[in-house]
Amino acid sequence: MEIESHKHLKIKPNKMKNLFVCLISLLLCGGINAQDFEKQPAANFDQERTGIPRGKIDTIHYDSKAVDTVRRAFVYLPPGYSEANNYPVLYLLHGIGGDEEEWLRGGTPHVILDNLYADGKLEPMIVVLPNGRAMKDDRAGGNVMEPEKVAAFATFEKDLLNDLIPFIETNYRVIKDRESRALAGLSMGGGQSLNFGLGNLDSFAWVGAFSAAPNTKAPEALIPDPQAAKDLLKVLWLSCGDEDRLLRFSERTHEYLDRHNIPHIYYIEPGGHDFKVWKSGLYQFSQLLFKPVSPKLFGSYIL
Ligand code: FER
Repeated sequence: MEIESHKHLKIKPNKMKNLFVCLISLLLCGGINAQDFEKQPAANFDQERTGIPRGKIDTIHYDSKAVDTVRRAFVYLPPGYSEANNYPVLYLLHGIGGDEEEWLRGGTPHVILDNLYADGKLEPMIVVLPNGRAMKDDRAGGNVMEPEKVAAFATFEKDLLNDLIPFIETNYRVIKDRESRALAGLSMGGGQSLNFGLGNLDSFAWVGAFSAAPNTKAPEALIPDPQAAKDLLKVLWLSCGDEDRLLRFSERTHEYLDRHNIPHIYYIEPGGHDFKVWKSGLYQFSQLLFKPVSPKLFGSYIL
């Protein structure tokens, strides 16, 4: 537009060349993937700061018809949570070696989010940290790879949709529509987020997978209807460490999304299968949530 509006300006040939070099450099230095988020977390993004308002962590117990038992989850309420307002909700899922405590122990999401609120970078939201191993004994002990335990991560779809979400929506001040519901997780929880989020587009508009595990459905099963995904998703986020041996599960999903022109963010950063990558995923993804989405956002970011 700039160039268009100055088309009557006379530019000498050597100036023209400079302009051309300038434009090319601009493109190479990020113009291609003009972005609305910072590529790297700010320094100390996960360090507790003094003198800032803090969110509050509730422990809840809900009746699960899916598991036929009472299940525990944590709920992080944003600083200044008020019954006078209604909030959107992010459901944040753990990995195969963890349970509802995993994020709080290893990822300190409450610290990351408190800091983001203090910097005015987050839309106020409730974050729910459930146990994604939907079986009676849902502890992360013993052999977590046992087929029965792995299968329980699939059973969690019913628990989430039919038991947990209704509980949250009757006990907290929640905006109850798909555009006010996000689902994200790490590893097994990333696979669950893709499987359940993309499989229930009537329930979720924001989906994030950090280092998605082999439980991620094959792309054709995950997104049988590319047009529906295009129409309904606000943000679809895939991130992974470049040294993660599970990288191919993110990669194959990304390739399918690209092939079908489904807007998404593919964010590959230096790292393995660990909380450095997952914390950065939460930091980046949470800032996009429940805000207007710029198409400039979508693309691949290989750091
Ligand atoms: C597997 C390798 C890794 C697998 C799951 C994982 C179900 C999950 C890892 C994690 O959640 O951190 O083969 O199969």
